[in-house]
Amino acid sequence: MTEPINKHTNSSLALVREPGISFTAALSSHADKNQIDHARAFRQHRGYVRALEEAGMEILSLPPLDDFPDSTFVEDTAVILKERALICRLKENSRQGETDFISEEIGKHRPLKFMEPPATLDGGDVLDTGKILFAGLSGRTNPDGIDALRELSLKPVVPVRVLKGLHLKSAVSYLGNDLVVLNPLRIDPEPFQHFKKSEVSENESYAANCLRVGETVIMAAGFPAVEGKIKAEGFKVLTVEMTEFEKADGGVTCLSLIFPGE
Ligand code: CIR
Repeated sequence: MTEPINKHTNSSLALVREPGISFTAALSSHADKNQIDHARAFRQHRGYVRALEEAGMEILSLPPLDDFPDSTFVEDTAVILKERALICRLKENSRQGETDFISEEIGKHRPLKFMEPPATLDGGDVLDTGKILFAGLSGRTNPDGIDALRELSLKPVVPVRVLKGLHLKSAVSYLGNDLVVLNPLRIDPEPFQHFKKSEVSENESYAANCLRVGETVIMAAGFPAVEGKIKAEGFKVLTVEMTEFEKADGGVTCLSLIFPGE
């Protein structure tokens, strides 16, 4: 029996934002970034929300923000802990205004702290493993950003070097019970030495980003090796079509902000 990751699984709250028509202009290093199909992205987002609901989440759905092509990736805008929330300072100019729109919503649920320059941190670089917060040192998150997280958190914050890819959570996910799903070629695996590891190979690296909700793991469709490993750990797996978000460098965790313990 796995430990409960959301104490009240049936009433956990997830905040999401539909992709706007400008989503096709999202930041991306992906070879197919110019092939993003908005209508398909919209349908895939609907499928993602359905999967969250099926896994027991309550959804708070925000309207698209067409001035911000990347605003569907709400995870990056904040770090929500049990007692309080940090509103991030995003490094990319085109994303910085997103936080004005999210802080009002989060402020209804948590006391807020705002990051100050020169700190930058994307929520995609923060992995909560229960007792420890791991924070990616990436192209988006700097040491001052990690210090800001330390000031907010009651848990120890451990930096992890991101070697390849956008964020820490592009390459590692926590499934509870000291188990991480991890691509050891994309981050420094040393900080996770005391964890049980389910390793992801380069050809399925996109699926290293997955989301546990209660006894369910939500992951991208089309990655049979990772899917098999997660099922072998005893989880129910829900796969979602993510092709359009993958073309914009985003994975399943990026599309929601989860309020732990609600
Ligand atoms: C960006 O480059 O900021 C977006 N296109 C992708 C953000 C993905 N977010 C995440 O991994 N948490």
